[in-house]
Amino acid sequence: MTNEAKPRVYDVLAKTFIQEGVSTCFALLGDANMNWAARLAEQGCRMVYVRHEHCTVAAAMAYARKTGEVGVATVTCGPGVTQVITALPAAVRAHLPLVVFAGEAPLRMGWYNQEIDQAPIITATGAAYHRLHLPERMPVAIRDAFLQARRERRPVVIGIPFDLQDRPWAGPEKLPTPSKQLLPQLSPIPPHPDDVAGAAKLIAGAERVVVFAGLGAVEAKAGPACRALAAKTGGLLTTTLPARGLFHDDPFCIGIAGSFTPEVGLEYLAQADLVIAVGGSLAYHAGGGGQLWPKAQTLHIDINPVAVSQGQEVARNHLRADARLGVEALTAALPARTTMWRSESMAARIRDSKPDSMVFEVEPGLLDPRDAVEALEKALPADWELVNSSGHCSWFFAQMPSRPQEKFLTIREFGAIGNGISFAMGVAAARPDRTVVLFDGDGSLMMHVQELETIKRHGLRILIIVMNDGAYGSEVHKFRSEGMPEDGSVFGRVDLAAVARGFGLGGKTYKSLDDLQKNLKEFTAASGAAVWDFHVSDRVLSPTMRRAHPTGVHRKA
Ligand SMILES: Cc1ncc(C[n+]2csc(CCOP(=O)(O)OP(=O)(O)O)c2C)c(N)n1
Ligand SMILES: [Mg+2]
Repeated sequence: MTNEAKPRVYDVLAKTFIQEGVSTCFALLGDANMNWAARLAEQGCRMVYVRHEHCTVAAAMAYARKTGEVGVATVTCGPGVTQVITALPAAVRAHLPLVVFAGEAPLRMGWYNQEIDQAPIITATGAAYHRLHLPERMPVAIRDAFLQARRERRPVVIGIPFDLQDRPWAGPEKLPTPSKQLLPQLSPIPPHPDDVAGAAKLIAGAERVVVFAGLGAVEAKAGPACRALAAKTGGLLTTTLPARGLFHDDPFCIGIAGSFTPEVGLEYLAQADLVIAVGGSLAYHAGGGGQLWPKAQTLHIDINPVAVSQGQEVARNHLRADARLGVEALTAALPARTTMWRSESMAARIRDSKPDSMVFEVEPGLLDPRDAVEALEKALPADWELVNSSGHCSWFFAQMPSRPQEKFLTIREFGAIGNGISFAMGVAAARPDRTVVLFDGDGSLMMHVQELETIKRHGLRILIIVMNDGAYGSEVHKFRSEGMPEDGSVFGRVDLAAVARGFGLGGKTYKSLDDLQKNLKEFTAASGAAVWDFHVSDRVLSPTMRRAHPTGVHRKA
């Protein structure tokens, strides 16, 4: 008798995922997920088979962020599960809905070498873990996992012993109603008139207003409303790092607020007397640890406004509402102004200033990372999808002011390096018609360099641009500032173009910017992926590094 005639539990579980609308799954196979994954693929789900389990979850995170759908990943039990522990905390903190199909050790055996208590490992990350041990109820439990992931906006890991997956199906024939049909269809929350009146009064007393948007503003499509509020208050615009580009074409946008603020932004933020934070969590780094706007009061407009965030007091004034509705109501309640902070000369300064004007002496044959980014900003096509990774170099890559938010992705909530290549794969899967350009550090790329093979095998269209300083730049700069030995932070420049070619990708080395246009033409005309290895000087320090680690100062105990 064929499996077709007599379905197994894994057949029905795969069908349940398909019924949930799952069309892409990031996978690494083992005994405890392979039959299920094979059936999922058979039913038309696009499988991206990666080379390390961490990358299943990390790629699914980027996919979820880009599509607004639940990201789906699968790993085997035991060592498959323990590999995803660095990715999950970032997904939890970035509020990304994921469902991870994990196997569990078989129940019928008294001993199994891959057995480990998976629940506490997963729940320690903040993700939910559900053991599914009753086959008849598994489809409903899977549907509920999708509901939970969407409603709580966090990863849900489901663990199913693989001997149960292999049993003949003895449950109901009909699959449960999919989660999307059950989700409450909720309208955006309007503000209370009293809150609007209070906020309007606060604004009336302010002279230097900055409207500061986060991803909540992006999701609520509050960009135009924020621009209108800034215009009516005569103020400026800024965003968090993940929301960067929301106001990319507004002459009064001062760039990112946070660790990556450009020079002119630092200056204007320091003068602000009111920051109106819209749709964001007011995270520690977003306000530069409380240093960026010392003179300003803060008004927080959000569906869940806060007073304290990540250990800091962040806002005394609150307006609870959907970001767009709240900002629109507030703007409507404001009288016209007679004096404006913004001016034509400010717009000209914003337009003409470099993100960082500090002069460094760069060794011959090496690049200043700022020049490289400026040239790339001008040269790379406007419709490419940008992914910013981690490390010291990410400051430079974030300074591409012409690029809009919908073509940008960064997820840094657990501060881990090594995710760039997975995020780029997730974006490439979400936007198969686009070219993805990943900006990464040499250390971060090498942490999961095996994924170059995945990129090649799946034909993903990704250009990886590496700032190769031959070091863990973040560490070497901190060591130097403290007068410590550099051991373990400086490695020398690996020939990453040759590494890429070894995996069957294109590879170019840049010691000058002369060939940029020629290589770009070549890449655009060809198919496939490539690594461009920019040899950059390790003498150029980002402003954040200079501020946080001035020479001769030991870090606080
Ligand atoms: C998983 C993980 N391991 C170690 C670190 C510490 N760390 C932070 S930045 C960094 C250096 C990254 O080097 P690279 O990708 O080359 O970027 P660079 O700082 O040199 O620009 C390291 C090791 C981390 N954040 N995450
Ligand atoms: Mg480096």
